[in-house]
Amino acid sequence: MKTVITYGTFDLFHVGHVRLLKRLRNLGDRLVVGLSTDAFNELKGKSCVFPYEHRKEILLATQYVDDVFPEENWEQKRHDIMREEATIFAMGDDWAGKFDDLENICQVVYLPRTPDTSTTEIKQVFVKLKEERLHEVRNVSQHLNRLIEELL
Ligand code: C2G
Repeated sequence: MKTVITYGTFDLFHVGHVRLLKRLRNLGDRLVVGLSTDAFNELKGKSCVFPYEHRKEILLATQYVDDVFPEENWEQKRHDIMREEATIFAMGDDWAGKFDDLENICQVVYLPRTPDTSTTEIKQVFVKLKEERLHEVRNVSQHLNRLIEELL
């Protein structure tokens, strides 16, 4: 049984996450995910849209993830790898080199990220929509104020 282990936030689940998990699962027989808790995300300087339990449910609903456990700090990986008896630690290559110290207990693999999609970019879409909506509301309110002035 070859276990692959990875970590992440997986907020606003998107095709970049799906394509990574699919490739990770194909590296072995079992894939386990250390899912960043809401508290750890704040430590990482990220705010989640979906809470931990929802992000966990989504990961377990995919055909690639066999188990999910909480990631609460930067230091737990070595212990997790031993507990899960993982032989491969793998991440997207935005982390390339960051976890090479784990090479003395397992194989460390970095896979190419899926371009042009990220949780941050998805959030930006909603920010832009909100700004456009606010601009529209301001225009309508100015138009109504002009009409009221003309009627008075
Ligand atoms: N990813 C990807 N392609 C994207 C976006 C993300 O391959 N377009 C990968 C990332 O490289 C990462 C995984 O999907 O391996 C999860 O990404 P995030 O949820 O952004 O996780 P991150 O904040 O990088 O947390 O201890 C490690 C951290 O918990 C990693």
